Amino acid sequence: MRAPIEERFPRPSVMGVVNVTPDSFSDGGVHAEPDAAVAAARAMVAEGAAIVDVGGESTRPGAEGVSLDEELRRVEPVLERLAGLPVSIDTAKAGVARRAVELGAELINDVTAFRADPGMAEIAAGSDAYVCLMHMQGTPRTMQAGPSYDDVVSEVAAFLEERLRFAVDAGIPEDRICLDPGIGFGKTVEQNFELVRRLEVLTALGRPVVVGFSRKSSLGRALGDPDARTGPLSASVAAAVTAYERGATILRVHDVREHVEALTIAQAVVGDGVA
Ligand code: HH2
Repeated sequence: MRAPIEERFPRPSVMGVVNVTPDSFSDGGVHAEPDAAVAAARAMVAEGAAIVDVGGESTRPGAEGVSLDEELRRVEPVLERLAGLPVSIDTAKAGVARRAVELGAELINDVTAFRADPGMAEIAAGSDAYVCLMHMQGTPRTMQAGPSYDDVVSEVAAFLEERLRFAVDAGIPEDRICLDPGIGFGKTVEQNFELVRRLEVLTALGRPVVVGFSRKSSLGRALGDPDARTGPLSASVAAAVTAYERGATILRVHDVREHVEALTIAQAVVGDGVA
């Protein structure tokens, strides 16, 4: 039996990103070899990550999906060698989630919130893994072609509430589930900022909220480069600290040490849980 997710991941907790892909938007190819991915994951845990999120399929704007076999070929050797470390699996495929859980993954991070693979909810319910349900408008291939909402925050909240109900109805205890607005997944720069600005609408759903602003292109664009594909570390840290102050629980980041340091100080200033 797992502890409730809010006990396992107190605010703020850092999730380190380990992309075992050739084409991720900010670190494609850096950890494509298992040795490099394993070393990066171990370093992230040593630097204070509460968990490392291993992914074998890029969801960057425009990305095409990869096959089950290819995704497994990428992530399996990494997961095998990370046994005993806190690992999350970033996948939309039930077959990858099943194998990852067998190899000890503690959390299933599905950017489609159980919409892509009909078998995913069953795998999650049949394991004791935590689950992250994320909002996305469209698919990675199309999502940045004219995102459109009447009110992005209330629409994301309604979506996450519906997916939370779906997951609970599928047999996953609510206290194992966290929610994520999906920064950059079918949103404009301003919509991404608004989701963090009004994060209380999402925390009001009663589940821990994950925010992944790290290196995303909205940061580089807000800094003046309309064609930016990534954003700098300084901007990533600012977004993470602001999200934490507005109620985020888990911050999904590429640069763990800097985020852990910044969030430790933010927590001390805010006075959250500090004696
Ligand atoms: N962002 C990315 C991937 N997975 N999962 C959650 N829960 N939240 C996010 O914001 C999120 C995510 C995209 O970032 P990255 O993994 O670095 O890139 P890529 O998808 O190109 O591999």
